Amino acid sequence: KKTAAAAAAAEPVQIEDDRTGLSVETLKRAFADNLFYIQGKNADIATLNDYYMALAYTVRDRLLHRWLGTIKAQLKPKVKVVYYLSAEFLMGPHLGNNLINLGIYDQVRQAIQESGLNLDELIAQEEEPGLGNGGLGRLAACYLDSLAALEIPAIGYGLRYEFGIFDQEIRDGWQVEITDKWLRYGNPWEIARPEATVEVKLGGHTEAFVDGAGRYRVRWIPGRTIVGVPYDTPVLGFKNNTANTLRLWKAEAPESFDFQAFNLGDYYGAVNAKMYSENISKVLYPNDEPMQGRELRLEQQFFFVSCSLQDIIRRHLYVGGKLENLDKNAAIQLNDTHPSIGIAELMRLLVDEHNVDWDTAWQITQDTFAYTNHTLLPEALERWPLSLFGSLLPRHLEIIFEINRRFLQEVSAKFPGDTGRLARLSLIQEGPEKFVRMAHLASAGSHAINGVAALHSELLKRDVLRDFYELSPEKFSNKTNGVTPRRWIMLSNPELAFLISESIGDGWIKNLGELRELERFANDKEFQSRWRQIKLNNKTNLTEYIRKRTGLVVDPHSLFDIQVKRIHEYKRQHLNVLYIITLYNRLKQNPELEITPRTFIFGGKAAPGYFMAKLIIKLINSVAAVVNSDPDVRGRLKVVFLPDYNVTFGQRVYPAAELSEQISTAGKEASGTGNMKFSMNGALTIGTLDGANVEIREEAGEENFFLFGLTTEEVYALKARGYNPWDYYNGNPALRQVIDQLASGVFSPGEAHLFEPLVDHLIHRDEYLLLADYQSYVECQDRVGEAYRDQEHWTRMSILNSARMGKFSSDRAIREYCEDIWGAVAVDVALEEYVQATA
Ligand code: NBX
Repeated sequence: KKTAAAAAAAEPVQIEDDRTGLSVETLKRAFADNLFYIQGKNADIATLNDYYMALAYTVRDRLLHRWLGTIKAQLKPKVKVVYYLSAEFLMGPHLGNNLINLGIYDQVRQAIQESGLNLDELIAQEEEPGLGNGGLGRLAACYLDSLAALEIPAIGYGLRYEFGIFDQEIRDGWQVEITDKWLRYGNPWEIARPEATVEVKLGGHTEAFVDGAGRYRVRWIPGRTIVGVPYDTPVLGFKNNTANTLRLWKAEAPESFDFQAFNLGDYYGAVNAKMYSENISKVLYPNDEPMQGRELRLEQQFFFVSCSLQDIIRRHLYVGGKLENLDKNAAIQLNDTHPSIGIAELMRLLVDEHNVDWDTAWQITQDTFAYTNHTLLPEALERWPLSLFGSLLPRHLEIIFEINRRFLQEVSAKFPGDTGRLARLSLIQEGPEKFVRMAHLASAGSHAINGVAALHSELLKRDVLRDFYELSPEKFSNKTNGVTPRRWIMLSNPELAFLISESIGDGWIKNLGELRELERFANDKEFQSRWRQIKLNNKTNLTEYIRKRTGLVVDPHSLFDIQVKRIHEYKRQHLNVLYIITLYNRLKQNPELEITPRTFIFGGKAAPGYFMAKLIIKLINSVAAVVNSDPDVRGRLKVVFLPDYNVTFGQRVYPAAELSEQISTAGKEASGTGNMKFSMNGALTIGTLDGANVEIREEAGEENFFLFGLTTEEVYALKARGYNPWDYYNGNPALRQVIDQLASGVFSPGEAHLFEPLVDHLIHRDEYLLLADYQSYVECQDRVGEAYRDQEHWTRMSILNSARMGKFSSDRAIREYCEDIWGAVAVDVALEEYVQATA
């Protein structure tokens, strides 16, 4: 090893122009070369996928020197690295994004064209890594993009699920789940690093002993051992030299384990144990909110967190760091409580394995970790039964008990005699079945706790984490979410990006606040008409896509009214449906009625075990079937459910939207991030005062936002005095008609009772207050329809929405995290002379 390194130092590898050059000629040559030597194909037999792979490798070659340069620049003493721990990273397709960040989109388009192919078709070949459920996973991806754009040293740590979020098909109106074999054709963007494999222990028991220095110690005798193999993916900064790393862990069986069994002649047992080990990173749990106490899920969480912490410590020691100073070199962010077992694991690593005393270890842990909460829904808060927890992680349970004992002592000192408070704050929930409360572990073990929108952060302090706030108010802050304008404007809406850059320069891509300069074009007729034309082009593209995917023909001149997000009762896709039926009824009653033609587009997956969400999908499709085929409607209303909503499809849909549906019950949506993507791309929002909608409206101006519905305070008040949905049903004839139709099978011919569970829930309980908000929503939607008739005014509002979304760049959010929580600063990456290629 030493000789190889010495040789390399003496004589740097001469990298050929074919691997770094950016001229069209070089790109064409490299592309043909990769097709031949990597795919083993030539033009006679190459498939579209071969061409995609050849191009992907051509692009990968051109980022490797940045990646290596970044590792070299960041693996140094005194550099502070952000470690973003997340069970999910919804990265979306890499190819187009990497072209943009490398600044070689145009050359590559030309090179591919001159090779007789079409770049868009190759880009469309990429199967996106769907390693997340929704907003939380996509937020992690936007944050990695911004960290690299801002040249902040960062590593994203997570799980390399072999199967990501399922692919959704719709059969007979129902969701059907198909396994997501995303690695089927190989993944050109990742590089395995088996040399950095780590071991993770599970199960077994603990033993106390006294060490040589007379200290009381504990050792953990595990029941089994798993190894984690890292797979690294580069994350490029926008037109800079930074390429950070997303490191995802794959679970494997340790080799020694196989050998043992082989020696005993138990071949089947050995292979079976291997399969069992590999199970851990096999599949992403497709449930977003309600928490399910599955053992494998806890194994996944502990597995990737333990791998990551060992890796972090190894890096820290490698650069000569002392464990006492870990917090000076590392900021570890917990993306919700999913990785919060890391608090106990770091304590174990420090105290048991590195012999650090408890108080020092606790100080280091608290100073290193920070926790982001993403939900207020009580049923979503993670808690693990003590029995399950203790059998999988016996040592961690002991550590949590000790953390809790000391923590409650502090609480007692601050609030003497307040036993109620002790019970509420305890990391352990008492009762017939006891639980470990992960949000409490995360809160006690972190120096910073944040919500993801202003309203959400306030509600956190008031409700879910109220006692923690009273105990340590200085830990709390708000970090309103953001999204990356590189993927969500430049890549997905290139025509709009071009118009913006032509009008105000291209500084907005790195500094989204500059979009404000568009305000001066809001009344400009010429600009307005180009703005409208781009929207129409994007709508026409989507129209074509809808026709291909569903066979439905929709009118690109109708109002494109879109709701895409996971299907959830609190997100109220069915409130949207209630309005569609209301419009339909008006048309049936008066076929000559003048209405604004609309296309209602839905997309989103339901958790496979979430009955009501699946019924909502069936409802949308059933209403679509009736409305779309009724001659009285004369095509003025169309309802479309587009299957398999994912990042790739999002990139098509946001640019084509005119109305963004953000209609959750106030107080339930922590932030939302789709709301930001829509608005940046010129859609107006119809929304409640929930999550980041509040701030979007503040920025856009209330006159450019369609507000409806109860506020959070009103929701609380109404529930406190006893909400009775019946009153709304009885008091509103239009609503009553809609509900009666659903109950009597108007939209489910031959299955009159199909929607009964939904109707029952609405009229008897209506937890999410659809009936209470119905009238306000209908009136607001009617105002939208009216407003759309004045295209000039609508366009003005649209331009102003885009112009004022600067705040919602993930660059702004990441700057705030860096300054207020991480204490991380940019590190310059220098490239080696010999690879500084130019176009
Ligand atoms: O996180 C989402 C919130 O619902 C959004 O309001 C917010 O904008 C977004 C980013 O902060 N939460 C979310 O997506 N949760 C999950 O996907 C999830 C996944 C697994 C799980 C629980 C929740 N066990």
